[in-house]
Amino acid sequence: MTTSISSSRQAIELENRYGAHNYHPLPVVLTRGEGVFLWDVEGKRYFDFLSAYSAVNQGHCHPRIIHALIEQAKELTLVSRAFYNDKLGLAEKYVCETFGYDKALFMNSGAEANETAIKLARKWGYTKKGIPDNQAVIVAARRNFHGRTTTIISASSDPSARKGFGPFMPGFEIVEYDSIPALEKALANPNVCGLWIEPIQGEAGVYVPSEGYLKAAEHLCRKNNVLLMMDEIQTGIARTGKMLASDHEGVRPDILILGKALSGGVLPVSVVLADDDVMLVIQPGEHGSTFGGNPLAAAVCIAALEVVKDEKLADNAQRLGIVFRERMNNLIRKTSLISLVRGKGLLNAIVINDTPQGETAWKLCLKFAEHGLLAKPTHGNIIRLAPPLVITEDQLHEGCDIIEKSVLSLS
Ligand code: IF1
Repeated sequence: MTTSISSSRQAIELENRYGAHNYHPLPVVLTRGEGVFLWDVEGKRYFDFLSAYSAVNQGHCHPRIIHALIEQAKELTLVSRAFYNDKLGLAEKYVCETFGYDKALFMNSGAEANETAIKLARKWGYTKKGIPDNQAVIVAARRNFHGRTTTIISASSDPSARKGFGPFMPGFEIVEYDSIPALEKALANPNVCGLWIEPIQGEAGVYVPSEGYLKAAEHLCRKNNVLLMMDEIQTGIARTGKMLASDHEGVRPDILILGKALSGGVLPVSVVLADDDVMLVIQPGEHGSTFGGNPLAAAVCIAALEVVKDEKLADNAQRLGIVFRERMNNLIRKTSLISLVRGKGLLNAIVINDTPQGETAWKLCLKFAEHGLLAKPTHGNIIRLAPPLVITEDQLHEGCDIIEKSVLSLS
């Protein structure tokens, strides 16, 4: 029985033969990670500028998080929620105090957390807002990405996310993102229980809405007795320069949805936060999951958040995000290959001067890899650039040097 890989080629061949073909990865096979660095099977080092889509904000294999994982794993990993355990309450208290909510409901994946938010909003709509049974509507934004379940893609506007997976769940209305008039119209419908948005649309290509959009959305939700369901799975946990992207506008979601870096990329942990008048509409036995709230995830979650606070990762992201966008704007003046850079904190993207169907972004990412930096295109001609938030200024400049060298080599 082969228990180790001897070459990148062997790993790729194994995955091609035995794995589902549901991804098209860059041809890089990674075997070790530490901080902002990854190493492939042949020992080549890369700057990680994807951070597993913002799950590894604390850097790869952060010693404090790994220590918490190992120590808890020696004691107790899972008892299900049929019984209590001595870590979940501590994690629930920690996240409630960190983000300022009455209650927390732990799940595993981001999609599960979004599904939880949908159930919470709908049940609140029926029991508290008086929406007629099975007529609740949740308003979502065009170009959203909230996960891959059949209910979540029922609210997607992306044909590639939906094609071949119908029939779809009713009860979703899609409106233009970053349009206040669209919200004024849609939220006036008395059957709307929730507005479900990302504070920055990550997968769509790091679309930062106009200043004031989130505040206006919050106001319109209050005015129309609609719950603001904020998906901060990719933008949260210090990624955009504040603990939450919502914090940039002082917006407080009614339902806050977190995942990814909640565990520092060590294992799947997600959580939904809300106040009692929302969270308690779900009664015992009405929702949950086998691994949701397990003691191992609880211990890891506490350590992962402590690292974010103790190492002031939000401040680092805020400060180095400015440095990064300055470097990219200087590069844009030297080449026609890149049309713009956009983002907040260390969640940024460059837009390549090519059609979304073009190959330039992919070729550029291959060039990045050749020069020791990993990133991947999203939606064809956009490359998301999001290193772990533990990156130092010197490392950021080294990464930007690689980006510049690669771009100019293709210009
Ligand atoms: C893939 C995208 C990013 C998310 C937001 C919920 C979820 C995600 C804002 C679901 C997950 C991941 C999923 C992963 C790639 C990555 C991704 F390209 F798919 F869209 F980051 F932009 N809300 N995003 O970004 O969380 O269930 O995955 O834990 O599916 O390929 P999950």
